[in-house]
Amino acid sequence: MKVAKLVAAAVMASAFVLPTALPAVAAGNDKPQPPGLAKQDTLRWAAPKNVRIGTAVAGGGHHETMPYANPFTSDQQYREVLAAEFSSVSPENQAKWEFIHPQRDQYRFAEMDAIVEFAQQNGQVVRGHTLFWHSQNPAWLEQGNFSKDELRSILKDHITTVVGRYAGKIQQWDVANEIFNDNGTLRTTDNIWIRELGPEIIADAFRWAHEADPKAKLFFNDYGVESINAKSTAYVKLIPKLQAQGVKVDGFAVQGHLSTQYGFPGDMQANLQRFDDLGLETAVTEIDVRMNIAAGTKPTAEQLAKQSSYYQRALEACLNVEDCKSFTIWGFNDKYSWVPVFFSGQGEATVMWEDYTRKPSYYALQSTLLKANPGGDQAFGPPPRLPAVTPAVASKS
Ligand code: 9MR
Repeated sequence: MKVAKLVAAAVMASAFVLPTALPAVAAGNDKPQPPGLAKQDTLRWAAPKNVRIGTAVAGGGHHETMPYANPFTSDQQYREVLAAEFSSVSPENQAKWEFIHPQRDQYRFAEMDAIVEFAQQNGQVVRGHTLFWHSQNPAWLEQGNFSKDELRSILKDHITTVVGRYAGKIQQWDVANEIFNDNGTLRTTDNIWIRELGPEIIADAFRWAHEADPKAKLFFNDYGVESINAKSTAYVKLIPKLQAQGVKVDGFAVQGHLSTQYGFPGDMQANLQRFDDLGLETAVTEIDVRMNIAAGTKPTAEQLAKQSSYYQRALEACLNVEDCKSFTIWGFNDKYSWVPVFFSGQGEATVMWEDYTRKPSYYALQSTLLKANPGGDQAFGPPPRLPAVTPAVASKS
């Protein structure tokens, strides 16, 4: 039997136990590890010093409509890969307003708490996502008919409460998400905060976040800003204005939801460099690369090669910009990806197949990291807690 199958069997056998950290392996234990989880064979190990390789942690959002149990709490293999491969984690939905603040007087922290705890136990940083957005807001907020003063105090309380709860435990916050339209105008219609309180409220959101956690790096985050275009240029103009007012803005993040049916944004590095030149950190926060795929079929070798090259080029763009130190994929396994749920006829957007085996895109990321960092670097490598493999299992490989 192949190691992967034996490991899967071992995982199944232990599926009822969901530790918050990976099972301990004694320091200095150099027993063979399964190929997918070996210490020297993970993305976080391959990454250069100071570069965080992240993933979204599944939960909330579309997952609640799917016929599977919550991966983070119920899929042991998911947790093992999550811990072994990544040095940064982002709550996919668990810190969004509708999830974490479902009623005006009620917060739901348990899921986000669990992610933060998992990250701490596995030597990972956390990217908080998100505090100020036009989407995934609870009905009580969107339909509340609040006065301007009430809305302002609701936003301040939310930011102070959520950011304050995790103060010191979040590396970067996507304070404001997707505030511009594609043509570079502010979302004055669908963003409740900007519509009701005016653009000045953006500065207040950053101020309140900074007060609640002075150490967290505060970011703008958006999609469709990988290239130099009207939307990304709107951020180039806005951020220095805010900084001139004394507002702390640390970074600009491009999400990176790409599709092989469109060309790769070849000016991505030049675009990130514009923000680096402003003295900002940059990040790629949500990359996935979807493709057209007929139901029940597999991608062609050509499609997989194209997808790999997109992942690789995006990572290279980040690695070539000095202060781009955080590169996050939006989920790592196709079975939990948002893509097929939102884009009919498209999918296969992540770097692993449903059985957790690696796609060419995974290897493209790994080899690109190793090229930038020959021999690998364990600065943010896995803690000494990789899943134990019994010698009996390992020796049959
Ligand atoms: O992946 C998220 C999915 O589970 C939610 O149902 C969806 C709702 O809009 O949001 C997805 O995440 C989005 C992220 O928060 C912001 N950028 C776009 C992402 C994909 O839609």
